[in-house]
Amino acid sequence: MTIPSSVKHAKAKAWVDKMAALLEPDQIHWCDGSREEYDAMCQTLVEAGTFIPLDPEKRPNSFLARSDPSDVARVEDRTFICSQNKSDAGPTNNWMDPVRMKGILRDVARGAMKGRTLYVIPFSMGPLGSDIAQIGIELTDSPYVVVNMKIMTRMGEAVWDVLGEDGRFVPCVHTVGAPLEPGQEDVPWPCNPETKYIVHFPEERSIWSYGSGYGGNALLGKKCLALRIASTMARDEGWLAEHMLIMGVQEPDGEKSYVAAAFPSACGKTNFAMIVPPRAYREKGWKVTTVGDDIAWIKPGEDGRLYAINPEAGYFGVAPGTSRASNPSAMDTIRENCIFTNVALTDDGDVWWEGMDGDPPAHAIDWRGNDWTPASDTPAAHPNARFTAPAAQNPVADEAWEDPNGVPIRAFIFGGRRSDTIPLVFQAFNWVYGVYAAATMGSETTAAAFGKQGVVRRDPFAMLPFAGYHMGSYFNHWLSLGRKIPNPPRIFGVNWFRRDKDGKFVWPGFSENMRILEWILKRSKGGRGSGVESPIGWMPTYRDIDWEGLEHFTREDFHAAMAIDKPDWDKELLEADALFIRLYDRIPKEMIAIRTLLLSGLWRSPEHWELTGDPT
Ligand code: O2Y
Ligand code: MN
Repeated sequence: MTIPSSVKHAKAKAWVDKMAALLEPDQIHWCDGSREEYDAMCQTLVEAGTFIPLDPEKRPNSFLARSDPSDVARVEDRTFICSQNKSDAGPTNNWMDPVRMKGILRDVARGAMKGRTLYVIPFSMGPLGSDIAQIGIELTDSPYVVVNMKIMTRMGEAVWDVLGEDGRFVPCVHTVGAPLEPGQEDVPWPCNPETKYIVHFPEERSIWSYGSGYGGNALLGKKCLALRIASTMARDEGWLAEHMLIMGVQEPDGEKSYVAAAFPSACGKTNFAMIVPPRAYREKGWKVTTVGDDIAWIKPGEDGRLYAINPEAGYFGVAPGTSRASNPSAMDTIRENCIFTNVALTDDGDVWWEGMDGDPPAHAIDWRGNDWTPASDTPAAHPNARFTAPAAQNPVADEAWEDPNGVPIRAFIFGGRRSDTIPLVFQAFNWVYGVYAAATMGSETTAAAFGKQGVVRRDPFAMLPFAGYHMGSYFNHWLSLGRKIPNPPRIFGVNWFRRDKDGKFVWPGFSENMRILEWILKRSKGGRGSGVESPIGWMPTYRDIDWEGLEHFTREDFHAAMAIDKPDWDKELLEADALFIRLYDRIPKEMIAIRTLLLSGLWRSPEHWELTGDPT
């Protein structure tokens, strides 16, 4: 295929030529991002056996893909940050000398696209032309990646116009690492089961991915560009690239506020981003809208506020557990034009997964392609099964979700999955306290994500797998940005997952989280009267929350959800110390100071601190 005339960027053309000479594809396809191209590629994927078309009535223009069973999730142990100096990657990232890594990549990439087509995907993370947006060019031999990138990014011809003759772009090379010998038949999900590399060169701002065709390993705009590479750009240029959802909250008087929230995987982030307020709230006129469900790019504006955009154009959401009951807006978003990966196929040509509403089907084909019934002892859908859906189909998409200037952020929320220790909600005393709370946050692993359940994994800012540089420097970047903003957003910690001594969740969660969100907004607008000081931050009392419609949740239940147990916190501080020791060479002195303040506050408090004296 000849190079389209819209491509005027000599450096980009030369790079594609150089990579093609190394990868040796049979042909090159320059993607134009059109609807016709998308439809034709979906058809190619159907013919290749990668896509199964779903019933056009039940799930119009939608497809199911089943991955190779060895290629079902991000591979953190094969993900590298190859900065010039090992110390810049820090101890929480895998590192290899960039020269050595490039040698390895060149060796594995030589001839890796034989028998395949090299697709050139120009894409923009963020609305085309926005000052906050970044351009990437992904070279891939996976048509599955092309169609997913079409949904997840602004992809195609118009990107070349923005790039012009010499615009900045992030080169992204992706191959499934499965060349075809002449006459060799392809498989529905080519990948390399033995060898995988997901590699970032932060100084050069480039990405290489070898051996996997799945999600975050292969759709390089998402975790690789929008988080790992963008976090290094943000550090150097004075902004933030965060693993955060962004939501709009409109109050009954019409006032609109935006909050950004960071949660590690498996904490219901997409559900929170699309929360349906409880009926009593809806009747009063509260509305919640989604700007983004996973990633936020945040820049200081001229008015001294922080403005955030969602750099993505689609959702790559976890299917299992998504239902009308847990997330009706997500269910509406995925009604058509979707790609489902590793979910079950029903006998009437629709999709199904564990946790969907209603009874399980009497029979289905599971994610591996085998017969499945409710009596089967394996799940029908893989726990990390996904839907890829256009964000524009979200019925509660915020009216400003594509605003190139972003939306002003009033509050940051950090939350993990914790059975104990962390209360339902607290407000950090100030920015530095907030950075400490986010830096030390942890989350319990779920069987779905890690195979082992209930182990607390420290996940600072929910960025542990995604920071493109040393975590200690990352904390410092947050501190220094906070110093430059006259009135920074307030910072809050939440925990929807506390359990009682019988192992039952204390807090009902889902829609009811709206009540906590209301208090967060009140506080971040300066509602000083609403809350009391606890040893770890400001907290609402029972009467500070609107309980209309949730009267069965008693004052005692609330106190149980908010209590601070000193022995748990002793352990918490020791675990945070372990993280700080790992990061010692770059840990900001403020983190140690806050730890000391926190310790002295806790030391003075009773063994079991409750909201005693809570006025009625
Ligand atoms: O397993 C993957 O490749 C997907 S991981 C993912 C996808 C969408 C949003 N967040 C995540 C994550 O791991 O944080
Ligand atoms: Mn994520």
